[in-house]
Amino acid sequence: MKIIQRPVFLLLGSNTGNRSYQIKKAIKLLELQLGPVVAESSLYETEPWGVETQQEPYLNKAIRFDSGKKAEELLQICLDVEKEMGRIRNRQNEPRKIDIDILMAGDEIIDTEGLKIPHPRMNFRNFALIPLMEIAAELIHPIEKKSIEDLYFECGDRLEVIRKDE
Ligand code: PH2
Ligand code: MG
Ligand code: MG
Repeated sequence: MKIIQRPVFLLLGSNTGNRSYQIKKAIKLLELQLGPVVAESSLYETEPWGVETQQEPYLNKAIRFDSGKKAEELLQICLDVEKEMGRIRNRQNEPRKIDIDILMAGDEIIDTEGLKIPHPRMNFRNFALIPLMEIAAELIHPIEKKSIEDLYFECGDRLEVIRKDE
């Protein structure tokens, strides 16, 4: 059975190589599978979150697709695009050419070994909340029952997130 179309919010991140090119390329590749992007945030330069060693800053961008694909299919599409762009996974939170994370998919709540939606750490991360807020401030988080804007105001993260003019 096909799911009715619902908004799907993804977060793109890159902190090695030509970061802005890689973000653009990922969007193009995702569009081949998911149709045109419905909304996209600005690009943000963000301090690395949760890393002990010195790392380059990230570029992050939130995008919205409207899609009827199942969450597992969406995850596979994200992983395929990461792979096509040459991402090799070794350690957690290591520098990466491209990372594509599902933040939310309508009001779906999924909690399996390989897939958790909403993204379990988005509430603690300004690098996710600020771009998402730009395109969906009033979106309600289905577990917290709060808007993205409210989650941002409650978030204790103080790492820098700077909007880049495009
Ligand atoms: N992604 C991580 C870990 N830390 N920090 C920033 N600023 N941006 C990210 O996309 C990011 C991170 C794990 O995926
Ligand atoms: Mg990530
Ligand atoms: Mg990821």
